Amino acid sequence: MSFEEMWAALLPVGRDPGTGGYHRFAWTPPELECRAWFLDEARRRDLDVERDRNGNLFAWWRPGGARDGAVLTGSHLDSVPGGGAYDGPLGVVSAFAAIDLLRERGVRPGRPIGVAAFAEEEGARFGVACLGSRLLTGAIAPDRARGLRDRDGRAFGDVLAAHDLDPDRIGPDEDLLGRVSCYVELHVEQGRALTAPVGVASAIVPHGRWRFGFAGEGNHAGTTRLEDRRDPMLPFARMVLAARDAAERHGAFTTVGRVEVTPNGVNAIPSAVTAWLDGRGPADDLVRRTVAEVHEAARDAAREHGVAVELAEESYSPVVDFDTALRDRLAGALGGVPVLPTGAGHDAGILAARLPTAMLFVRNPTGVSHAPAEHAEPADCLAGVEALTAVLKNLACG
Ligand code: HGY
Ligand code: MN
Ligand code: MN
Repeated sequence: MSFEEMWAALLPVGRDPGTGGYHRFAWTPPELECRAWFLDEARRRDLDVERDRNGNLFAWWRPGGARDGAVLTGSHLDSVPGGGAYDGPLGVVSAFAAIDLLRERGVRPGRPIGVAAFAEEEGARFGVACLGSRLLTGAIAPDRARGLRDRDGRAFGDVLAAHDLDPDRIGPDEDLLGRVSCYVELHVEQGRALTAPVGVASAIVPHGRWRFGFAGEGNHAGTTRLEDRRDPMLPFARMVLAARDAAERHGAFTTVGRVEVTPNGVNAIPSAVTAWLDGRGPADDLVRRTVAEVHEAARDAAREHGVAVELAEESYSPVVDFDTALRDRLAGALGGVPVLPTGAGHDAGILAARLPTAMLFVRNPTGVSHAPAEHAEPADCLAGVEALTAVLKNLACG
């Protein structure tokens, strides 16, 4: 199957017909359909398929039967709520297409080449981004992962068990990591900084997620005097505005995109409001300072309104500077393409703690991502496949 045919096959899976956004949450039917697609494409190419203990998928091309020293590529198949078509799948489809090109051109790599589809990269269901690659590399405690719950209260461990994975076995897989020499992830650029068809990543900026819990007193919207209210919506509102102010002060990025209101009724003062802050910035201390100032504003407003507030850090990734030798080797193999940082997190950022890791970016003309309008031109996607093919040949045949 060509790139275009693979792309067309995936395109309708998990797509909202009204908004055009994708809802491919880990271990839900649309994402399971994407997993089935991955296995079909792997088998179509006689690749050895592997599902690791954490639910990550791998397809290995082992021309000489060797298992060690593999060059791994790929990305993820899950999405954020209402996400775009390219974030994740572009890297997986491009990986299969690159293997096809290598074979068509008679290239026989000396090293195995693997295609990965990491589980729960967006953290859209269980709340922790890059959950599959964090488990694989030991970047999250298995106990904590087992207990993560989705919005329906289902525990991650139970969901794995429902898919024939033993929740007691999740965690680092040194054997699998030991078989991989490097990881190169191709990904749609999620900003407007890339003006050429393809670029190479230099770094991922620090980023994290924090949960703010505001507890007040539920009451009647029409009969409760203002002075008697302990309304958690008010400190929440102050926190959102403080997040934007702090971001402007520190050159950081803050976003509050998810809020849960209890009981969420029009005529009831909420008893509780839970809100998630996504915080990112050019340096760790700036991100930390930004979050601390948001927390202080939330605390002040909570005190003013007789509301309790709790803050929990759900995940944090310090700055990732990609392996410079690998970065420069890729840039050189591609004849000198732009090298740029990103504000988006990736499995490559997690694997970088354990392996020489690099990223290729494909131009996104509008820069829009995590939204239905996310787009990359077909010519740029094919340029990405050619670039990945050249990089895999350089790394697996050199
Ligand atoms: O949230 C991110 O930065 C990534 O797209 N998961
Ligand atoms: Mn994403
Ligand atoms: Mn992604």
